[in-house]
Amino acid sequence: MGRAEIRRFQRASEAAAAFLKAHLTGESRIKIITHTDPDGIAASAILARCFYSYNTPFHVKFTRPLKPAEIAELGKEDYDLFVFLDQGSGQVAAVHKFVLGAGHDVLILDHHPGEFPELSNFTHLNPHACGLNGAKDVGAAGVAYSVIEHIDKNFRPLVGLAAVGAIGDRQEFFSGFTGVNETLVKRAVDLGLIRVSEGLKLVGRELSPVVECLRLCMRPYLPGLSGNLAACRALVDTLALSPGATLVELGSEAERKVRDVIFTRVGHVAINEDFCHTLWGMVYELTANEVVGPRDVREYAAMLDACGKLRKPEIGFAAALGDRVACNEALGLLRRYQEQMVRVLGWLNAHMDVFKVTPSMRYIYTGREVGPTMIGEALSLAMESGLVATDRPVVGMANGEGDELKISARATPGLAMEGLNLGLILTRVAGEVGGDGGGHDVSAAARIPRERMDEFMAKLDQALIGVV
Ligand SMILES: [Mn+2]
Repeated sequence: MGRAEIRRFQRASEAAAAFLKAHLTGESRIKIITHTDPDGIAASAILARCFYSYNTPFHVKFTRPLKPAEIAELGKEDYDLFVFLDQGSGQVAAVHKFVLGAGHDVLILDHHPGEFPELSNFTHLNPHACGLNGAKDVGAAGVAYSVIEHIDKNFRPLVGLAAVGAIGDRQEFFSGFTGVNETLVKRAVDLGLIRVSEGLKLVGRELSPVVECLRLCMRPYLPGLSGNLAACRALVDTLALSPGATLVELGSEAERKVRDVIFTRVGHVAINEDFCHTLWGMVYELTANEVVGPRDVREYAAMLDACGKLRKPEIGFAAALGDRVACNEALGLLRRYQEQMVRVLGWLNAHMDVFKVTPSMRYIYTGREVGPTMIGEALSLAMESGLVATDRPVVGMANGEGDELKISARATPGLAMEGLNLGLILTRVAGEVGGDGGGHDVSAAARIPRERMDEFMAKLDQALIGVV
């Protein structure tokens, strides 16, 4: 992965910018189809900011990747240009048939694997087509930013939203960013649009009193502290810190002290590398006034994530467009989501003995204790927090609607490099028991009939034995 690939991506971004610019005359009506996660919301806000400044009318639809039948319906809508964000690369055949086929122009800005055919009235920008890895080198927000940066340099402060999308998609690693993300962030630092320092990577470091920041901490989950107001107050008292001040206000000296006390408190996990790196490391601060909302990039991503998870992506979108009222509402959603997730992680932490271990996986059936919309993220957070060992895939099962069982599976990038692809495996095994599945190599989900749970788990175990 090198400079040649990044240059190739930059040239492809310029071509996409030229294609898009032809639609910014005020004559075209544009439909944006984007994902409800932080990356999808940030990507759509980046494009929307560009469209506003060119007085170009548009609509945004927040959705999971559309199925062919839904794309067929979409093709009947009356727009001149359809822009697919954070999706589309895997649906090129249906987009070709139903949207291009209906005479509309199409721009796909995605970072998921897919097909990249040459078609007319069609431009497709995707890191995979340039020899880069879309799982880590750039997300949809970074792809969208790379395009509009070529339309007008005045959009450069929006690079902060590209960083928000990348962090939201877990594309920042303990060693930093890679690929296009690395290039974008380095340049943003040089331009004075992002400031990088070392500190506690906690959501709330900028906007919450330190006691609240610790109490609502889910990344990492702090055993004995998260969800426990009295314990958090005691910790802050021990250090003689002002409980109403934020970590940012308290300064880096205090942050180090808080970190060291946390390490002592959580003792048994403190030696866990995941936990240490999730707690402490690079902190990214937005310095451009053009982006309204939290200055801390991780907090911004968490805010958009909560909006998506609580099914209000449009609130996060409005916040990212600069609407301060929406931003306050979005921060309220973040607090609500943190309360829910800290409770879920508290339950998991108290029920570690419910996890079963086979040679190929660790799994837990949470029944109704953990909801179907929380289980996948709860597993990711439990792994990042060192609560669950990551030596093999981790699978969670939660009761969904009716007799449906929601399955979520997670694995480390290390296992993916050894050839594991949870997305492919869950798609196949769920299909064998009358369900639906899909996802990425390290993160996948499925829905199956609950009465076939045992059969599913036996088949999944068999499928994993070959690769883990
Ligand atoms: Mn994405």
